[in-house]
Amino acid sequence: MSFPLPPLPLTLEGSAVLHQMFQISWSAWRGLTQETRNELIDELTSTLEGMGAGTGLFSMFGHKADFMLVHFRAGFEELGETEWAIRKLRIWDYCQQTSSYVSIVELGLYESTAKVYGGLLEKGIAPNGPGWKEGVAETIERQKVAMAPRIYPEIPPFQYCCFYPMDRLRGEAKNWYMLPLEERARLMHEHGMIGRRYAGEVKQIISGSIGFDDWEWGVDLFSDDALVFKKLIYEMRFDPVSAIYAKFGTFYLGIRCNHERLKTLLTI
Ligand code: 76R
Repeated sequence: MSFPLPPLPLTLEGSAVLHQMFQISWSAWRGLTQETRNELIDELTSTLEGMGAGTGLFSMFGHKADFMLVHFRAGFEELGETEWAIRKLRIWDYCQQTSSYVSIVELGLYESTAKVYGGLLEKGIAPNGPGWKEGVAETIERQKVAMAPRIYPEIPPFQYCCFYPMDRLRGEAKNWYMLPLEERARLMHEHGMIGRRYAGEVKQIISGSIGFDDWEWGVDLFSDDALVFKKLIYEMRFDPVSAIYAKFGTFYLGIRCNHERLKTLLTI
């Protein structure tokens, strides 16, 4: 007996992710004494230091934000604690959050999904029948251990960050979600091959946000050369998976801001 494969690709999920974009309320900030401003900056920097390598601060280009904080956390509870700790900082009274994005680091397993499903079918286990869920879970757990460094990343140590949310197209004629799994796997393979040409120059962290935020994925790219973002994203526009099936949200470009630089930027 033959069964159609389930359409859902297997995914590994790791760190809970929050991006926070904010602007300084400059006139209120200017109204403080230098001494108070320094106190508030010190409180912020010591809090960020305590958060460690899972939090990164970027100063932003353009009007959309002055700064962006990126947090990777072991789970959503920890992420919530981080968000509340930020809210309670005194400097937060002098900030306006212009945007935010909630997601979870996601590694798509298109390459192995068909193999895993096929292996279960060979053992006589029918899709979503007895033993299916357990068989899939076993593979996921094994991969999760092997991929732990990738799905629980630190903020990559590069100068620039490019962040944007995106969707896959669900149009009347072209609909990503109606393509057979094999076709999506083939297209994602092509996508990965383009990406791999930029290995070393750019670090990409994909996070899934279906059910968490307004778009389906968040894309974080990190590099020491901002121009590489344009080159990579432009090249991907010609890749069918982007040319036909991608819709993009707002783009954010920032440069890593260490605590010394933060002090300089906030000193008037
Ligand atoms: O993670 C991996 O290396 C496995 C292969 C891979 C997957 C599964 C991969 C590789 N990506 C995957 C998934 Mn990607 N990626 C994007 C964008 O602007 C655009 O047109 C698209 C935005 C970029 C720039 C990029 C870069 N990728 C995804 C997904 C989930 C889709 C799904 O499951 O349907 C999205 C939305 C997405 C988008 N990708 C790579 C890169 C790069 C540079 C690589 C190679 C990484 C490496 O091998 O080092």
